[in-house]
This record gives sequence, C-alpha cells and structure tokens, in this order.
Amino acid sequence: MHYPHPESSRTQAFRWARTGLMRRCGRIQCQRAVSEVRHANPVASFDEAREIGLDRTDLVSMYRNMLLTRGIEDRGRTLFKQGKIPGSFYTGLGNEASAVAIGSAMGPDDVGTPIQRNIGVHLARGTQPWKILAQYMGRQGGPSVGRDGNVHFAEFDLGLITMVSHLPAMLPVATGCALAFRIRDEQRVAVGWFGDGSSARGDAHEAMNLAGTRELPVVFICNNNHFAYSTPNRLEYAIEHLAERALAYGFDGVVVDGTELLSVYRETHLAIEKARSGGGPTLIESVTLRLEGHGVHDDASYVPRELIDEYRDRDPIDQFHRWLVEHVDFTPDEQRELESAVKQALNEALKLAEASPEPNADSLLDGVYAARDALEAPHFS
Ligand SMILES: Cc1ncc(C[n+]2csc(CCOP(=O)(O)OP(=O)(O)O)c2C)c(N)n1
Ligand SMILES: [Mg+2]
Repeated sequence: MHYPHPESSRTQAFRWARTGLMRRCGRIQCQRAVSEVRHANPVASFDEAREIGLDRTDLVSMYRNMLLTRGIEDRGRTLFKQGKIPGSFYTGLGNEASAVAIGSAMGPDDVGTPIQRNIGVHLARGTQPWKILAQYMGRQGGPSVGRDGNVHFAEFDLGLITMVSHLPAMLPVATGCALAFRIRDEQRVAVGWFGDGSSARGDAHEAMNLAGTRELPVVFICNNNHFAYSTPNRLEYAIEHLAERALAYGFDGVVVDGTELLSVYRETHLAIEKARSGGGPTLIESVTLRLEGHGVHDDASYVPRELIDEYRDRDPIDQFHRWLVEHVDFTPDEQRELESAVKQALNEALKLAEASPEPNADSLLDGVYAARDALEAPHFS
C-alpha cells in the first residue's frame, strides 16, 4: 500500500476541513485560525548554546551519547539476528537527538517516563550501556532483572519510571508525579513522553487537562515520528500540528525539529525551567521519522521512499557532527578518538551483558510486590 507524503496530505486535509467549515458558516463571519503554534528556531552559534548553559564538554558528551545510543541499537539488531534476544526488538533510529537532548536537559532530581525509542534518555541519565544490552537479552543484570524485553525498563534511582505497554498510560503517571511535587512543595519537574499514535487516546487528554487546570510542573513530549505502526499522521489527527492541542489545555505548545539536538535541548530546558518556577506545563512536539519498521518484524514498506530519503539526509548524528565542526572546531582526531572510545565501551558492555546470568525461576515473584515499609505514601502511615 502506498500513502502520499503525510506532511503535505495533512496540510491539504487541514485546508479542506477549513474551507468546508467556512462554507458551512455561510454569511456568519466564522474563521478558524490556521495553526498559530510556535516553531522552534535552530541554535545557530556556540554563544546561543552557552546561553542555555552548555559548554564544549557538554556538547561533545551529548554527541557521544548519540553515538552510544545508535551503537547499542546496532548491537541489539545483531543480537536479535543471532537469536540472543527473545521476543521482538524495537529501536529509535532517527530519534537519537531528541532522546539525548531531553534526557540531558532534565535536572538531577527531575523524573521522567521514557517510552519505546528513547534509549538516549536512559544513557543521558546515566544508565550503563551493559545494563541495556543485558535488558535486551533478558539477563539478571538488566534493570528489569530479566523480566521483560527491550522497551519496558528504567532505573528508578536515575529518576526514570518504567513504562507499561498501554500507551500513553505513562502520561497520567507523569502528571501524578508533578502533582506530588506540588503537594510536597518540591522544586522538581516531571517529563512525560507519548507518540503521535498514542496522542489519540483518552489518557493523553486526561493527563494534559489535569496538568493544565492545576498548572503542574510537567513537560509533555510528543515523539511525532509520522507513523503509528503503519498508520500515517493524516489518519491519526485532523489538525496541522499536535502541539496545537496545548492551547486547548491552557498552556504553551511548540513544534521542534526532533532531528536537531540543540533545538530540542533548548526548548526542553526552557520548558523545564518554566515549569520549575511555577509557569505550568508545556507540550513539545518533536518531529522525526521512524527510520525503520515498528519493530524488527516490520519492513516499513508502507513508508514513502522519498520521506525516508529526506530524513536520512537529515540524520541527527551527522547533523550534529557538522554543527560541532562548524561551531566548536571539532577535529577529525577528536572524532576518531570518540568513535574508538564508543566502540570500546560497546565491546566491554557486550562482554558484561553476555556474562550476566539468566534469572532463576525461583526469583520470579521478587520485586512484584512492594514491601510495606518501602512505601512512603501518606495513606500507609
Ligand atoms: C493502548 C494501546 N493500544 C495498542 C498498543 C499496541 N501498540 C504498541 S506501539 C503502537 C504504536 C504507537 O504509535 P506511536 O504512539 O505513534 O509511537 P511509535 O511506535 O510510533 O513510536 C501500538 C498501537 C498499545 N501498546 N497500547
Ligand atoms: Mg509514531
């Protein structure tokens, strides 16, 4: 099946809807505004990066985390083909910049609920690469201790909460965390992720509506990668940009090019600091393309070739490499050194992960139920 370019057809559908609406309104002066949502600007110089608190070391470290993200997923693909990963395997190819930028912009005490395609968030928060590979292979060393596959995991100690499969069920969790921060008078912010497909479900509306009415310290990130399985954007929603929905909840929305690391970083940084200082939520729509199928079982033959070519040309890692060369004189020697350090880190990670045993069957119920004294919720005291 061939779908036309989702971007252009969506804009076209939106225009038709608007014309129809104006026609139905007849002589009544009724005009529906075309999208007024803000579009983020690129970060055009090192000075602009410094203004949001980033020095050269921070920039190179985010670049390293993008290389690591892609490297881990490349290893995962190979492990899957070797039959070492049970179930299926999902990647975030094309989403590395967005994931690393947001994970890096979060403060040390902030919490987040990353979802599928967000390995870069885990790495930016400090999850060790070997633990991620161990997770993929269902080993004891993985954050879920061998209980689940490659997307349902997170390290709580790093401020990340494990996703459940039902999407976007983690948005109400993020809003709930933000409400708890408000009640406890803590200067912390919650970050909740969801996809373009998941945006159509009630949980997304409920979470954003509650956050808007209470002006909670939460930032919503919509990873809009053009598809939900094989369903293109134009069959998912009838507005121009998902970020427009923020206006209906009474807070700001912004569309950002998710292939540009620093644009995503700046928007997230600003939204988090606004939330922390009492300014309420923001919805950031980070636009990318899912550069592979939904999982390894899907050949993505329904994605138009020209769309893939367009986004391959805008590869987030290559783009940021060019930015570093242009703005901070990143040298070929530094590039070689970094690539070899990343390769070495991945080799070591793989060794540790493969050495990690499979879980014992008699540990199956460990961690399923929380111990009563481990809970600090007031209604237990
Ligand atoms: C409530 C619910 N329905 C269906 C699914 C099955 N499912 C898993 S991922 C997915 C596609 C989600 O699309 P999107 O939100 O755009 O995220 P993407 O996979 O594109 O990153 C679906 C339908 C699910 N996990 N939860
Ligand atoms: Mg999607």
